[in-house]
Amino acid sequence: MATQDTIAAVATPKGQGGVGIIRVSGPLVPTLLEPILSQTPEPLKALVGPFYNEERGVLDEGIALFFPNPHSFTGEDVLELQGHGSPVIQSVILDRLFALGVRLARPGEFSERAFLNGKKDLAEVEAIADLIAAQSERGAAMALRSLRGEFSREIKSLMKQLTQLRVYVEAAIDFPEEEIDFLSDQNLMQSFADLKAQLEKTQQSVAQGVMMREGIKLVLVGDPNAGKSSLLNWLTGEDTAIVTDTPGTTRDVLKSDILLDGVPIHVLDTAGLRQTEDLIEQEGIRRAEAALLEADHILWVVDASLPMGEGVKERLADLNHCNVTVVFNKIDLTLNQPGEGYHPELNFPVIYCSVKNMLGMGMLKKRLLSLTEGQQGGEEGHYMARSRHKHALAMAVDNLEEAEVLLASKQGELLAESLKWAHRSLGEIVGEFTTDDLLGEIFSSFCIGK
Ligand SMILES: Nc1nc2c(ncn2[C@@H]2O[C@H](COP(=O)(O)OP(=O)(O)O)[C@@H](O)[C@H]2O)c(=O)[nH]1
Ligand SMILES: [Mg+2]
Repeated sequence: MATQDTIAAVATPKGQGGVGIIRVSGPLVPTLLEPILSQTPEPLKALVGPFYNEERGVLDEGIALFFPNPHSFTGEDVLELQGHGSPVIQSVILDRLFALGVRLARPGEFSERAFLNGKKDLAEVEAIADLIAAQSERGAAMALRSLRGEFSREIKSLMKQLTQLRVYVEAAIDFPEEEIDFLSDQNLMQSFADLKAQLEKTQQSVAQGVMMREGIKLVLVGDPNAGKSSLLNWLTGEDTAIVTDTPGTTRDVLKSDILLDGVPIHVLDTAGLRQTEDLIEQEGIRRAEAALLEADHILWVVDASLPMGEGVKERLADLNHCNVTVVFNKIDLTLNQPGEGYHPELNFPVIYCSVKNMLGMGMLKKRLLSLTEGQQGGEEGHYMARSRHKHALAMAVDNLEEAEVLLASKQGELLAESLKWAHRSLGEIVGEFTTDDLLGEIFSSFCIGK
Protein backbone atom coordinates (compact mmCIF):
# COMPACT_ATOMS: atom_id res chain seq x y z
CA MET A 1 0.00 0.00 0.00
CA ALA A 2 1.45 3.39 -1.00
CA THR A 3 2.06 5.94 1.73
CA GLN A 4 -1.15 7.76 2.37
CA ASP A 5 -2.06 11.24 3.40
CA THR A 6 -3.19 11.55 6.94
CA ILE A 7 -6.82 12.63 6.99
CA ALA A 8 -9.14 14.11 9.59
CA ALA A 9 -12.81 14.97 9.86
CA VAL A 10 -15.53 15.55 12.39
CA ALA A 11 -17.25 12.18 12.87
CA THR A 12 -20.24 13.41 14.89
CA PRO A 13 -23.22 15.23 13.31
CA LYS A 14 -22.95 18.88 12.33
CA GLY A 15 -23.96 21.43 14.94
CA GLN A 16 -23.73 21.72 18.69
CA GLY A 17 -23.73 18.73 21.00
CA GLY A 18 -22.37 17.44 24.28
CA VAL A 19 -19.49 15.70 22.61
CA GLY A 20 -17.86 16.20 19.23
CA ILE A 21 -15.50 13.62 17.83
CA ILE A 22 -12.69 14.28 15.41
CA ARG A 23 -11.21 11.25 13.75
CA VAL A 24 -7.69 11.23 12.33
CA SER A 25 -6.25 8.39 10.28
CA GLY A 26 -2.92 7.84 8.59
CA PRO A 27 0.82 7.52 9.04
CA LEU A 28 1.29 10.94 10.70
CA VAL A 29 -0.87 9.99 13.67
CA PRO A 30 2.00 8.88 15.95
CA THR A 31 3.72 12.25 15.36
CA LEU A 32 0.59 14.15 16.44
CA LEU A 33 0.28 12.62 19.89
CA GLU A 34 3.03 14.52 21.64
CA PRO A 35 2.21 17.98 20.16
CA ILE A 36 -1.51 17.73 20.84
CA LEU A 37 -1.70 15.64 24.00
CA SER A 38 1.79 16.29 25.38
CA GLN A 39 2.09 12.54 25.93
CA THR A 40 1.60 9.29 24.07
CA PRO A 41 -1.62 7.57 25.14
CA GLU A 42 -1.56 3.85 25.77
CA PRO A 43 -3.14 2.09 22.80
CA LEU A 44 -6.90 1.60 23.09
CA LYS A 45 -7.04 3.29 26.50
CA ALA A 46 -8.97 6.47 27.14
CA LEU A 47 -6.70 9.37 28.01
CA VAL A 48 -8.50 12.26 29.67
CA GLY A 49 -6.87 15.67 29.40
CA PRO A 50 -6.31 18.86 27.46
CA PHE A 51 -5.76 19.21 23.72
CA TYR A 52 -2.98 21.75 23.20
CA ASN A 53 -2.18 24.36 20.60
CA GLU A 54 1.32 25.19 19.36
CA GLU A 55 2.12 27.41 22.35
CA ARG A 56 0.88 24.79 24.84
CA GLY A 57 -2.29 26.78 25.29
CA VAL A 58 -5.39 24.61 25.88
CA LEU A 59 -7.78 24.32 22.90
CA ASP A 60 -10.25 21.96 24.49
CA GLU A 61 -10.43 19.19 27.02
CA GLY A 62 -11.61 15.70 26.42
CA ILE A 63 -10.79 12.08 25.75
CA ALA A 64 -8.12 10.90 23.34
CA LEU A 65 -8.06 7.37 21.96
CA PHE A 66 -5.14 5.99 20.01
CA PHE A 67 -5.67 2.92 17.81
CA PRO A 68 -2.32 1.75 16.41
CA ASN A 69 -2.52 0.02 13.02
CA PRO A 70 -3.85 -2.45 12.10
CA HIS A 71 -6.27 -2.47 15.02
CA SER A 72 -8.43 0.41 13.90
CA PHE A 73 -11.44 1.00 11.71
CA THR A 74 -9.32 2.03 8.72
CA GLY A 75 -6.51 -0.39 9.47
CA GLU A 76 -4.17 2.62 9.79
CA ASP A 77 -3.01 4.49 12.87
CA VAL A 78 -6.06 6.30 14.13
CA LEU A 79 -6.51 9.01 16.72
CA GLU A 80 -9.91 9.98 18.03
CA LEU A 81 -10.27 13.28 19.82
CA GLN A 82 -13.52 13.41 21.74
CA GLY A 83 -13.90 17.03 22.72
CA HIS A 84 -16.86 19.30 23.20
CA GLY A 85 -19.49 19.38 20.50
CA SER A 86 -18.86 22.95 19.46
CA PRO A 87 -18.38 23.71 15.76
CA VAL A 88 -16.00 26.53 16.75
CA ILE A 89 -13.75 24.27 18.81
CA GLN A 90 -13.89 21.54 16.18
CA SER A 91 -12.74 23.95 13.53
CA VAL A 92 -9.88 25.17 15.77
CA ILE A 93 -8.74 21.59 16.43
CA LEU A 94 -8.96 20.73 12.73
CA ASP A 95 -6.80 23.79 11.92
CA ARG A 96 -4.28 22.60 14.47
CA LEU A 97 -4.19 19.19 12.74
CA PHE A 98 -3.88 20.80 9.29
CA ALA A 99 -0.87 22.81 10.54
CA LEU A 100 0.71 19.49 11.50
CA GLY A 101 0.38 18.11 7.97
CA VAL A 102 -3.05 16.49 8.10
CA ARG A 103 -5.68 17.20 5.45
CA LEU A 104 -9.48 17.15 5.50
CA ALA A 105 -10.95 13.76 4.59
CA ARG A 106 -13.06 13.39 1.46
CA PRO A 107 -16.59 11.98 1.83
CA GLY A 108 -16.44 8.30 2.71
CA GLU A 109 -12.64 8.28 2.81
CA PHE A 110 -12.38 6.51 6.18
CA SER A 111 -14.65 3.74 4.91
CA GLU A 112 -12.76 3.63 1.63
CA ARG A 113 -9.51 3.09 3.51
CA ALA A 114 -11.14 0.40 5.66
CA PHE A 115 -12.04 -1.32 2.40
CA LEU A 116 -8.68 -0.80 0.68
CA ASN A 117 -6.85 -2.08 3.76
CA GLY A 118 -8.99 -5.20 3.87
CA LYS A 119 -10.74 -4.39 7.16
CA LYS A 120 -14.14 -4.61 5.52
CA ASP A 121 -15.28 -5.75 2.11
CA LEU A 122 -17.25 -3.51 -0.21
CA ALA A 123 -20.70 -4.80 0.73
CA GLU A 124 -19.83 -4.35 4.40
CA VAL A 125 -18.74 -0.73 4.07
CA GLU A 126 -21.82 0.02 1.99
CA ALA A 127 -23.82 -1.38 4.89
CA ILE A 128 -22.28 1.20 7.23
CA ALA A 129 -23.85 3.96 5.17
CA ASP A 130 -27.11 2.02 4.98
CA LEU A 131 -27.18 1.46 8.72
CA ILE A 132 -26.66 5.15 9.40
CA ALA A 133 -29.39 6.03 6.91
CA ALA A 134 -31.84 3.34 8.08
CA GLN A 135 -35.36 4.64 8.65
CA SER A 136 -36.70 1.89 10.86
CA GLU A 137 -35.66 -0.72 13.37
CA ARG A 138 -36.22 -3.40 10.77
CA GLY A 139 -34.03 -1.57 8.25
CA ALA A 140 -31.33 -0.99 10.83
CA ALA A 141 -31.34 -4.66 11.85
CA MET A 142 -31.00 -5.69 8.22
CA ALA A 143 -28.17 -3.24 7.55
CA LEU A 144 -26.40 -4.45 10.67
CA ARG A 145 -26.51 -8.02 9.39
CA SER A 146 -24.84 -6.90 6.17
CA LEU A 147 -22.35 -4.85 8.12
CA ARG A 148 -21.47 -7.92 10.18
CA GLY A 149 -20.80 -9.84 7.00
CA GLU A 150 -23.85 -12.07 6.67
CA PHE A 151 -24.47 -11.05 3.07
CA SER A 152 -20.78 -11.12 2.15
CA ARG A 153 -20.37 -14.63 3.58
CA GLU A 154 -23.18 -15.85 1.36
CA ILE A 155 -21.57 -14.27 -1.70
CA LYS A 156 -18.14 -15.60 -0.80
CA SER A 157 -19.50 -19.09 -0.33
CA LEU A 158 -21.02 -18.89 -3.82
CA MET A 159 -17.66 -17.71 -5.15
CA LYS A 160 -15.95 -20.64 -3.49
CA GLN A 161 -18.29 -23.09 -5.16
CA LEU A 162 -17.70 -21.38 -8.46
CA THR A 163 -13.96 -21.64 -7.97
CA GLN A 164 -14.27 -25.38 -7.46
CA LEU A 165 -16.26 -25.66 -10.66
CA ARG A 166 -13.70 -23.58 -12.50
CA VAL A 167 -10.81 -25.67 -11.24
CA TYR A 168 -12.57 -28.80 -12.43
CA VAL A 169 -13.38 -27.37 -15.85
CA GLU A 170 -9.87 -25.91 -16.32
CA ALA A 171 -8.43 -29.31 -15.48
CA ALA A 172 -10.68 -30.89 -18.08
CA ILE A 173 -9.40 -28.47 -20.70
CA ASP A 174 -5.83 -29.34 -19.82
CA PHE A 175 -6.46 -32.97 -20.71
CA PRO A 176 -8.19 -32.59 -24.05
CA GLU A 177 -8.38 -36.30 -24.75
CA GLU A 178 -10.41 -36.78 -21.58
CA GLU A 179 -12.26 -33.48 -21.72
CA ILE A 180 -15.49 -34.95 -22.95
CA ASP A 181 -15.54 -37.51 -20.15
CA PHE A 182 -14.76 -34.88 -17.58
CA LEU A 183 -17.58 -32.70 -18.77
CA SER A 184 -20.09 -35.54 -18.79
CA ASP A 185 -19.48 -36.21 -15.13
CA GLN A 186 -22.76 -36.41 -13.22
CA ASN A 187 -21.20 -34.70 -10.21
CA LEU A 188 -20.35 -31.71 -12.32
CA MET A 189 -23.94 -31.38 -13.48
CA GLN A 190 -25.10 -31.68 -9.90
CA SER A 191 -22.68 -28.95 -8.76
CA PHE A 192 -24.07 -26.70 -11.45
CA ALA A 193 -27.61 -27.33 -10.33
CA ASP A 194 -26.73 -26.74 -6.66
CA LEU A 195 -24.95 -23.52 -7.41
CA LYS A 196 -27.80 -22.24 -9.50
CA ALA A 197 -30.34 -23.05 -6.81
CA GLN A 198 -28.29 -21.17 -4.24
CA LEU A 199 -27.76 -18.21 -6.51
CA GLU A 200 -31.49 -17.98 -6.98
CA LYS A 201 -32.06 -18.11 -3.24
CA THR A 202 -29.56 -15.33 -2.73
CA GLN A 203 -31.28 -13.35 -5.47
CA GLN A 204 -34.52 -13.49 -3.51
CA SER A 205 -32.90 -12.29 -0.30
CA VAL A 206 -31.13 -9.54 -2.17
CA ALA A 207 -34.36 -8.41 -3.83
CA GLN A 208 -35.84 -8.20 -0.34
CA GLY A 209 -32.82 -6.27 0.93
CA VAL A 210 -32.95 -3.82 -1.97
CA MET A 211 -36.63 -3.25 -1.38
CA MET A 212 -35.97 -2.42 2.26
CA ARG A 213 -33.37 0.14 1.25
CA GLU A 214 -34.80 1.58 -1.91
CA GLY A 215 -38.48 0.95 -1.40
CA ILE A 216 -41.15 -0.19 -3.83
CA LYS A 217 -42.89 1.71 -6.56
CA LEU A 218 -46.63 1.48 -6.06
CA VAL A 219 -48.71 2.71 -8.98
CA LEU A 220 -52.39 3.60 -8.66
CA VAL A 221 -54.29 3.13 -11.91
CA GLY A 222 -57.82 2.51 -13.09
CA ASP A 223 -60.87 4.20 -14.54
CA PRO A 224 -61.37 7.93 -14.05
CA ASN A 225 -63.20 8.75 -10.81
CA ALA A 226 -62.59 5.33 -9.22
CA GLY A 227 -60.90 6.94 -6.21
CA LYS A 228 -57.17 6.74 -7.02
CA SER A 229 -56.39 10.23 -5.82
CA SER A 230 -58.46 9.68 -2.68
CA LEU A 231 -56.37 6.60 -2.07
CA LEU A 232 -53.15 8.55 -2.54
CA ASN A 233 -54.32 11.12 -0.01
CA TRP A 234 -55.17 8.39 2.46
CA LEU A 235 -51.70 6.89 2.04
CA THR A 236 -49.88 10.18 2.49
CA GLY A 237 -52.23 11.38 5.21
CA GLU A 238 -52.46 14.71 3.40
CA ASP A 239 -54.33 16.43 0.61
CA THR A 240 -51.62 15.52 -1.84
CA ALA A 241 -53.88 15.22 -4.88
CA ILE A 242 -56.96 17.12 -5.96
CA VAL A 243 -60.06 14.99 -5.53
CA THR A 244 -63.25 15.97 -7.34
CA ASP A 245 -66.22 14.18 -8.85
CA THR A 246 -65.14 15.38 -12.29
CA PRO A 247 -63.59 12.51 -14.21
CA GLY A 248 -60.18 13.42 -15.62
CA THR A 249 -59.11 15.61 -12.69
CA THR A 250 -55.68 14.04 -12.32
CA ARG A 251 -53.74 14.66 -15.51
CA ASP A 252 -50.14 14.28 -14.53
CA VAL A 253 -48.40 11.56 -12.54
CA LEU A 254 -48.26 12.64 -8.89
CA LYS A 255 -45.44 11.15 -6.87
CA SER A 256 -45.34 10.86 -3.11
CA ASP A 257 -42.89 9.04 -0.88
CA ILE A 258 -44.24 7.46 2.26
CA LEU A 259 -42.84 5.10 4.87
CA LEU A 260 -44.91 2.05 5.62
CA ASP A 261 -43.51 0.19 8.59
CA GLY A 262 -40.13 1.69 7.78
CA VAL A 263 -40.17 0.60 4.15
CA PRO A 264 -40.10 3.47 1.69
CA ILE A 265 -43.01 3.34 -0.74
CA HIS A 266 -42.98 5.58 -3.77
CA VAL A 267 -46.63 6.07 -4.64
CA LEU A 268 -47.61 7.23 -8.12
CA ASP A 269 -51.12 8.50 -8.69
CA THR A 270 -52.07 8.60 -12.35
CA ALA A 271 -54.67 9.90 -14.76
CA GLY A 272 -57.65 7.58 -15.20
CA LEU A 273 -57.42 5.42 -18.30
CA ARG A 274 -60.06 6.28 -20.90
CA GLN A 275 -60.51 7.43 -24.49
CA THR A 276 -60.35 11.20 -24.60
CA GLU A 277 -59.99 14.05 -27.09
CA ASP A 278 -58.29 16.28 -24.50
CA LEU A 279 -54.63 16.54 -25.47
CA ILE A 280 -53.40 17.17 -21.93
CA GLU A 281 -55.34 14.24 -20.59
CA GLN A 282 -54.03 12.06 -23.42
CA GLU A 283 -50.48 12.91 -22.38
CA GLY A 284 -51.42 12.13 -18.75
CA ILE A 285 -52.72 8.72 -19.83
CA ARG A 286 -49.55 8.07 -21.80
CA ARG A 287 -47.59 8.83 -18.61
CA ALA A 288 -49.86 6.55 -16.60
CA GLU A 289 -49.12 3.71 -19.04
CA ALA A 290 -45.40 4.40 -18.72
CA ALA A 291 -45.65 4.36 -14.90
CA LEU A 292 -47.39 0.97 -15.09
CA LEU A 293 -44.36 -0.53 -16.78
CA GLU A 294 -42.09 0.53 -13.95
CA ALA A 295 -44.35 -0.52 -11.09
CA ASP A 296 -43.22 -3.00 -8.46
CA HIS A 297 -46.86 -3.28 -7.50
CA ILE A 298 -50.07 -2.00 -9.03
CA LEU A 299 -53.23 -1.06 -7.21
CA TRP A 300 -55.87 -1.24 -9.90
CA VAL A 301 -58.73 0.85 -8.53
CA VAL A 302 -62.26 0.05 -9.66
CA ASP A 303 -65.52 1.80 -8.78
CA ALA A 304 -67.47 -1.06 -7.20
CA SER A 305 -70.79 0.69 -7.80
CA LEU A 306 -70.37 0.59 -11.57
CA PRO A 307 -70.22 -2.38 -13.92
CA MET A 308 -66.63 -3.14 -14.73
CA GLY A 309 -65.72 -2.08 -18.25
CA GLU A 310 -64.76 -4.83 -20.69
CA GLY A 311 -61.54 -2.98 -21.46
CA VAL A 312 -60.50 -3.23 -17.85
CA LYS A 313 -60.77 -7.02 -17.80
CA GLU A 314 -58.63 -7.23 -20.91
CA ARG A 315 -56.03 -4.86 -19.52
CA LEU A 316 -55.88 -6.80 -16.27
CA ALA A 317 -55.50 -10.07 -18.13
CA ASP A 318 -52.34 -8.66 -19.72
CA LEU A 319 -50.70 -7.91 -16.38
CA ASN A 320 -48.56 -10.17 -14.28
CA HIS A 321 -50.86 -11.20 -11.43
CA CYS A 322 -48.16 -11.35 -8.74
CA ASN A 323 -47.90 -7.61 -8.93
CA VAL A 324 -51.47 -6.46 -8.97
CA THR A 325 -54.14 -5.97 -6.35
CA VAL A 326 -57.56 -4.94 -7.60
CA VAL A 327 -59.17 -2.47 -5.23
CA PHE A 328 -62.97 -2.37 -5.43
CA ASN A 329 -63.59 1.07 -3.97
CA LYS A 330 -66.85 2.82 -3.00
CA ILE A 331 -68.47 -0.22 -1.41
CA ASP A 332 -70.54 2.25 0.63
CA LEU A 333 -72.60 2.56 -2.56
CA THR A 334 -72.98 -1.22 -2.98
CA LEU A 335 -74.03 -4.27 -1.01
CA ASN A 336 -70.43 -5.46 -0.70
CA GLN A 337 -68.87 -5.94 2.69
CA PRO A 338 -65.33 -4.76 3.35
CA GLY A 339 -63.03 -7.70 2.78
CA GLU A 340 -60.27 -9.28 0.82
CA GLY A 341 -59.97 -12.35 -1.27
CA TYR A 342 -59.12 -13.76 -4.60
CA HIS A 343 -61.22 -12.98 -7.62
CA PRO A 344 -61.58 -16.24 -9.53
CA GLU A 345 -62.66 -14.57 -12.74
CA LEU A 346 -60.12 -11.76 -12.72
CA ASN A 347 -57.49 -14.08 -11.31
CA PHE A 348 -56.22 -11.42 -8.90
CA PRO A 349 -56.18 -10.69 -5.20
CA VAL A 350 -58.93 -8.17 -4.52
CA ILE A 351 -59.89 -5.83 -1.71
CA TYR A 352 -63.32 -4.38 -1.14
CA CYS A 353 -63.19 -1.03 0.60
CA SER A 354 -64.32 2.54 0.72
CA VAL A 355 -61.63 5.14 0.97
CA LYS A 356 -64.12 7.89 1.60
CA ASN A 357 -65.84 6.06 4.44
CA MET A 358 -62.75 4.30 5.75
CA LEU A 359 -64.16 0.80 5.29
CA GLY A 360 -61.70 -2.05 4.84
CA MET A 361 -58.69 0.24 4.89
CA GLY A 362 -56.95 -1.84 7.56
CA MET A 363 -57.00 -4.77 5.16
CA LEU A 364 -55.56 -2.66 2.40
CA LYS A 365 -52.77 -1.54 4.68
CA LYS A 366 -52.06 -5.14 5.66
CA ARG A 367 -51.93 -6.11 2.03
CA LEU A 368 -49.38 -3.36 1.33
CA LEU A 369 -47.32 -4.41 4.34
CA SER A 370 -47.26 -7.97 3.12
CA LEU A 371 -45.71 -6.74 -0.13
CA THR A 372 -42.80 -5.32 1.81
CA GLU A 373 -42.25 -8.55 3.68
CA GLY A 374 -41.53 -10.59 0.57
CA GLN A 375 -42.20 -14.24 -0.07
CA GLN A 376 -39.94 -15.54 2.65
CA GLY A 377 -42.04 -13.96 5.36
CA GLY A 378 -40.62 -12.44 8.51
CA GLU A 379 -37.22 -10.81 8.43
CA GLU A 380 -35.09 -13.37 10.21
CA GLY A 381 -31.81 -13.69 8.39
CA HIS A 382 -32.57 -10.87 5.97
CA TYR A 383 -29.91 -8.39 5.14
CA MET A 384 -29.80 -5.03 3.46
CA ALA A 385 -28.68 -4.89 -0.16
CA ARG A 386 -28.38 -2.42 -3.00
CA SER A 387 -29.45 -2.35 -6.65
CA ARG A 388 -25.80 -2.67 -7.56
CA HIS A 389 -25.72 -6.07 -5.82
CA LYS A 390 -28.94 -7.14 -7.49
CA HIS A 391 -27.58 -6.33 -10.94
CA ALA A 392 -24.28 -8.09 -10.30
CA LEU A 393 -26.15 -11.19 -9.15
CA ALA A 394 -28.37 -11.12 -12.21
CA MET A 395 -25.21 -10.96 -14.34
CA ALA A 396 -23.81 -13.96 -12.50
CA VAL A 397 -27.02 -15.90 -13.10
CA ASP A 398 -26.90 -15.01 -16.81
CA ASN A 399 -23.28 -16.15 -17.01
CA LEU A 400 -24.09 -19.38 -15.26
CA GLU A 401 -27.03 -20.10 -17.53
CA GLU A 402 -24.78 -19.52 -20.50
CA ALA A 403 -22.28 -21.89 -18.92
CA GLU A 404 -24.96 -24.55 -18.56
CA VAL A 405 -25.66 -24.43 -22.27
CA LEU A 406 -21.94 -24.67 -23.00
CA LEU A 407 -21.61 -27.61 -20.64
CA ALA A 408 -24.43 -29.39 -22.43
CA SER A 409 -22.68 -28.85 -25.75
CA LYS A 410 -19.29 -29.73 -24.19
CA GLN A 411 -17.53 -26.53 -25.21
CA GLY A 412 -14.88 -26.57 -22.51
CA GLU A 413 -13.00 -23.35 -23.32
CA LEU A 414 -16.08 -21.19 -23.60
CA LEU A 415 -17.54 -22.83 -20.54
CA ALA A 416 -14.47 -21.88 -18.53
CA GLU A 417 -14.81 -18.33 -19.80
CA SER A 418 -18.47 -18.02 -18.74
CA LEU A 419 -17.65 -19.35 -15.30
CA LYS A 420 -14.90 -16.79 -15.00
CA TRP A 421 -17.38 -14.02 -15.79
CA ALA A 422 -19.86 -15.34 -13.26
CA HIS A 423 -17.07 -15.29 -10.69
CA ARG A 424 -16.19 -11.71 -11.58
CA SER A 425 -19.79 -10.59 -11.27
CA LEU A 426 -20.00 -11.99 -7.75
CA GLY A 427 -16.59 -10.55 -6.94
CA GLU A 428 -17.85 -7.08 -7.78
CA ILE A 429 -20.34 -7.29 -4.94
CA VAL A 430 -17.75 -7.78 -2.22
CA GLY A 431 -15.16 -5.66 -4.03
CA GLU A 432 -12.76 -8.35 -5.19
CA PHE A 433 -13.13 -6.92 -8.66
CA THR A 434 -13.77 -3.22 -8.86
CA THR A 435 -12.98 -0.21 -10.94
CA ASP A 436 -11.99 3.22 -9.68
CA ASP A 437 -15.21 4.56 -11.16
CA LEU A 438 -17.30 2.18 -9.10
CA LEU A 439 -15.43 2.98 -5.89
CA GLY A 440 -15.67 6.70 -6.60
CA GLU A 441 -19.40 6.39 -7.11
CA ILE A 442 -19.93 4.43 -3.92
CA PHE A 443 -17.79 6.47 -1.55
CA SER A 444 -18.70 9.90 -2.86
CA SER A 445 -22.27 9.28 -1.70
CA PHE A 446 -21.03 8.93 1.90
CA CYS A 447 -20.75 12.00 4.14
CA ILE A 448 -17.47 13.47 5.28
CA GLY A 449 -16.36 11.76 8.48
CA LYS A 450 -17.65 8.30 7.53
N1 LIG B 1 -69.07 7.17 -2.28
C1 LIG B 1 -67.76 7.17 -2.37
N2 LIG B 1 -67.14 8.11 -3.10
C2 LIG B 1 -65.79 8.08 -3.19
C3 LIG B 1 -65.03 7.08 -2.53
N3 LIG B 1 -63.74 7.32 -2.80
C4 LIG B 1 -63.70 8.40 -3.60
N4 LIG B 1 -64.94 8.88 -3.83
C5 LIG B 1 -65.33 10.04 -4.64
O1 LIG B 1 -65.13 9.75 -6.02
C6 LIG B 1 -64.78 10.92 -6.73
C7 LIG B 1 -63.50 10.69 -7.49
O2 LIG B 1 -62.43 10.46 -6.58
P1 LIG B 1 -60.95 10.64 -6.98
O3 LIG B 1 -60.13 10.20 -5.84
O4 LIG B 1 -60.70 12.00 -7.54
O5 LIG B 1 -60.85 9.57 -8.16
P2 LIG B 1 -59.74 9.40 -9.29
O6 LIG B 1 -60.24 10.06 -10.51
O7 LIG B 1 -59.63 7.92 -9.48
O8 LIG B 1 -58.46 10.01 -8.79
C8 LIG B 1 -64.63 12.02 -5.67
O9 LIG B 1 -65.82 12.78 -5.68
C9 LIG B 1 -64.47 11.25 -4.38
O10 LIG B 1 -64.94 11.98 -3.27
C10 LIG B 1 -65.72 6.10 -1.74
O11 LIG B 1 -65.15 5.21 -1.12
N5 LIG B 1 -67.09 6.20 -1.72
MG1 LIG C 1 -57.30 11.39 -9.64
